[in-house]
Amino acid sequence: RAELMELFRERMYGREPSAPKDISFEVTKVVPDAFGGLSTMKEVRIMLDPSGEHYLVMLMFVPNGAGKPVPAFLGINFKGNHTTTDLEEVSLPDEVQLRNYGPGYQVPERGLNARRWPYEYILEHGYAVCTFCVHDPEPDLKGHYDYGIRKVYDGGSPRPDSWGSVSAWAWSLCRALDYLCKDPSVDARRVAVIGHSRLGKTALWAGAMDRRFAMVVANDSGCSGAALSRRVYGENLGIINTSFPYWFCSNYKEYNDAEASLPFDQHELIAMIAPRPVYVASASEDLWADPYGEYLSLVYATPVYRLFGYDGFSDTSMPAAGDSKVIGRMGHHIREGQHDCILYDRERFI
Ligand code: GTR
Repeated sequence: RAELMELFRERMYGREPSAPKDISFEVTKVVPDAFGGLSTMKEVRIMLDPSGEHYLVMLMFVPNGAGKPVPAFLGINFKGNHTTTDLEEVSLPDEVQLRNYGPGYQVPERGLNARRWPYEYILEHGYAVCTFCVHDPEPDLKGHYDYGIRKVYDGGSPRPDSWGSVSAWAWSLCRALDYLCKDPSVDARRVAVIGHSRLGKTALWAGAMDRRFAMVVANDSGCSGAALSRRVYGENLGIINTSFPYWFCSNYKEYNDAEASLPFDQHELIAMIAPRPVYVASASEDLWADPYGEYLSLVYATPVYRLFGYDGFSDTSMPAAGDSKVIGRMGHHIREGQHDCILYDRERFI
């Protein structure tokens, strides 16, 4: 495990800094009766560096009346906490957040992505949901290195193995978990890290790095997520490293058009999560993300789950669209339709 983690760090994600020693938190808002009393809503400011210039604003919904700490889903959102719901109480990004997003950022409209965040459904099933905006730690925009947290810890000049933004986002999920360990309403031993697409790639790396995450859910994570790179199907390394040169470390670019020379493949990332539960979800029309390659990663990680005494997937034929299965500590489904994260996916993760 140590050898593989070192290879992933050096060659792909880059090296993340260690956890800050005295990270501070501040609960900035509490709404005890959100969603008609179903939930307590909180906003928590989680500092990422000692200067106070970089922080996450984590939005949390915790079901009311559980009488004990509840399990939680923790995942990053693409466009801002206020886009995940129509609730007026959710704050818009503040001045510090906007400054760290870089110049010219247009704040998207409230509720824009609400259909991807079925809070009430998740809460009714007894889970808390926690999320923050991807741009809080590190803007998801080319050429924005000067604005994010990476630069602070790099001392201003990145090396070939300095962390890319996927690593910075994953590290920030760990900082959010640091906070959850101190929040008595949540059972920090049962936090699932979850993400869609680029944030599914991020959830997998966060789950590999930090064994405090109890479960990992990667939805449509594709190239450099769950999909095997050596299949070179749909998005490949040359494409991803050109479109998003800041997602991974510079060393990773050495494998553009040279996937066969990678010293690992993505099934080994899944194996780094063993023996904890892992769920890989695909969509039948999301060929860019290579649904078959995503599934095969589970198959080829199964021997590692077996080492720990758990079963997994052994059938190398592609499951049919609409298939959904949990075997041992691995889950998989292939939803009919396009690249997205909809209620159908959430139902199965729950
Ligand atoms: C695409 C990218 C994919 C995936 C997706 C997303 O443009 O090629 O790797 O990350 O974005 O995050 O929605």
